[in-house]
Order: sequence, then structure tokens, then C-alpha cells
Amino acid sequence: ALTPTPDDRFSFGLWTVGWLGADPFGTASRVALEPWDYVQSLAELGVWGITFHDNDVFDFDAGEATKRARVARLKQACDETGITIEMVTTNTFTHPVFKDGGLTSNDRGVRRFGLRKVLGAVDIAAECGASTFVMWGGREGAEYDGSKNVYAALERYKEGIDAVASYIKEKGYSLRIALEPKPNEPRGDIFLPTVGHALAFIAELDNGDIVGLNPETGHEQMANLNYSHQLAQALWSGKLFHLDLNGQRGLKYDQDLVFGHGDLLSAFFTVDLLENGFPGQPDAPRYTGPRHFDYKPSRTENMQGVWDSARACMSTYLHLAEKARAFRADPRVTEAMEYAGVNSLLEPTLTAGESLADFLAADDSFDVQQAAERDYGFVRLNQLAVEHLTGR
Ligand code: GLT
Ligand code: MN
Ligand code: MN
Ligand code: MN
Repeated sequence: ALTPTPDDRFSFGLWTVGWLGADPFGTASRVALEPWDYVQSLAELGVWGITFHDNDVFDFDAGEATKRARVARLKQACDETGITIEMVTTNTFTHPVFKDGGLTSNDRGVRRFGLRKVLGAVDIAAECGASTFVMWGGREGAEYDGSKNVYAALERYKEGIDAVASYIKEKGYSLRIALEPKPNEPRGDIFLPTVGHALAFIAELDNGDIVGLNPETGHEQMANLNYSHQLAQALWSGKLFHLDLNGQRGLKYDQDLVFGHGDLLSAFFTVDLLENGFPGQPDAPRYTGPRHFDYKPSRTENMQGVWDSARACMSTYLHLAEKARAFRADPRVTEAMEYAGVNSLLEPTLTAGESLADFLAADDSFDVQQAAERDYGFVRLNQLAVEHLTGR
């Protein structure tokens, strides 16, 4: 059951298994394969889908004919191996022209160039049958407060995202945009640093109906946030369009570890939410998209380690899914959740039809002292999760 099949709908970015290990201190430790060669190997592992940036498939300065030929070759490899291209995105961060951002650069010429590049990638996404278009604005930000008018930057960001969304609508593409927050790296401060900031931004858009989120485990954790809570709020807002699963150990550079190799207990509850939904709420929104991994095979590994780490992401997910199902089915957990009042939170605070006047006049004969002394049993409930996780 820990061997993935396409039914599990696991997907990988070409830039994940394709990461060559170059970091700010060292050059590549592996050699590049062609995009279609990664597809072949991923299919053999039981992967369902892939995702890519325009420049994972063709060079930044490739001509039209080369672009077309390479995308066609990739598509063909996907068709032949039964792999779905589920998401496409644009690289607006590697080339130095984007050093001050693609959509929020102080240089208007760069913004016009960046927007054209993004629209070009939207066409590729539609042509490849993708359903999601991710926008990670890693270079949209600043190092120095005085260098950027943040009000104007947000106006330009809105202008850019709205333009991309209206292009999708005009063309009749069945694509939705998913914004990917990150607090910092490569910029000192990135705009839309967390899920919450992105949700507030989306609410201000003219075309926000087709704009949602692609939250990444490590990115939220770099902001010291609880990833499962961020997923939950995105679901509550109807905006969890896609996700980037990986691992991160604490507040440091973006590690992009294998899923589960960071905060394992948090990964357990992430999978629990994705697989089992909100407890006691079968009708609440659920995530139905691909289980997408955005991780980097460590620089210490050769190709053996690349495929081992891709397999590890998937088998850990399946393992946690099994554990999370057993956790929810355990009568001790049901009892502990009952004791903890987990389902009592489903009940509205005001009674149906109760006016505020009635409410203020009501006598609940509430015992403050007794409530203050109540035991919630959250620790016992959490220990049951730990015991399921560790197989005790
Ligand atoms: C880049 C980034 C990732 C994003 C990718 C999408 S690119 O690797 O670090 O988190 O998801 O643009
Ligand atoms: Mn990501
Ligand atoms: Mn990351
Ligand atoms: Mn990353």
C-alpha cells in the first residue's frame, strides 16, 4: 500500500528531481537530464503528474521554433507514459533582468517584459491541458525599505495578476491561478509573505474569482506558521487551489526537504486534513487537487538519491495517510475528541433565532469556576496521534 500508483495523484515539479545541487556556495553536483527523461523515470515510480516552469523546458533566450519543439517533445513523452501535465508556471526569478521583480520591478520596461513572459507561459499551460497556473513571486520584494513604495508595488502586483486572470478569461482557458506565498529568500522581504497576506490581496482583485493559493509547507514554516492551519484557512476561504508539499526544519533558509523530513507530526496532521477533512464536517470544503511535491533532492545525493528521495515523498505521504485513517477510526480517539469538545465547536454560539437582546437577558447558569477548572484532554488526544504515528 506504500507503493504509489497514478490513482494517488502524486505530482512533481520538473525543477525538483531536476535540481542539480547548485547553491550560493557551490556548483552543481549532478548533471542535467532532458525534461522528457525525468518524465520517463517519474512514470516508472508510479507518479501521476508533472509540473514545470517555461524555462525548465526551454532556455530563457530560446526562439519560437525551439520553444514549440521542446514543449511538443515533452507533451509527447507525457502522453506516451500516461503522465498528466497538471500545472505550469513561469520563471520570473532566475535571469538578472528580474533582479528587482517581474511584475513589481521599479523599471516599467521590466514589468512589461515580465507580463509578456507570464502570458506566454499561460498559453503553454492551456496548450498542455494544465488546470492550474502557479505564480510564485520570489523576486517581488525588496531588501531596503526606502527602495520600494509598497503601496505602488501592491497596485502593480494587482494590475499584473488581474491582467493574467483576464487574459485567461478572454481566451476561455480552463485555468485557475494559484499564488504561492513565501516570506523571504531570494528577496530580503517578499510581497505576499504568507497565506493570510495572499488571501487579503486576492480579496482586492477584480478577477479574484479564478485566483487562489498554492501554499508550500516550508514557506509557511519559514514564517513560523502552522502549515495545516494555513491550509485550513485557505480551504475555509474556498481558495486552496493547489499545494507544494515538502519539509523544513525550523527558521532558516528554504530547505525543500523530502515531505515528512521536517516537522513529522505537522506532516501527519497535514495529511490527516487532506485525506480525512475537517473532523465532524463531511460537508466542509475538501482539497481535491493533486498531491504535489516541491522538494530538492539533497546536494549530497547522486541520481540514485534523486529517485530514492522522490519515492520517499510519496511513500511517507501514503504511510501518513494510513496512520491518519487509523487515528480517525480509533474509538479512543473518538472518545478523546468528544472529551476535548472538538465537535462542540461546530455548534453556533448563539441559538438559532436568538436575538442579541434575548442573548443578553438569558441566564445560562454558567459556572465560571467549573469551566475554568475543566480539563480539555488535548494532551491525551495528541499523544494518541503520536502513538499512531510511531506505531505503538
Ligand atoms: C522555485 C520556488 C518554489 C516555487 C516554484 C514555482 S519555483 O523553485 O522555490 O517554491 O514553487 O515557481
Ligand atoms: Mn514551491
Ligand atoms: Mn521552498
Ligand atoms: Mn523552492
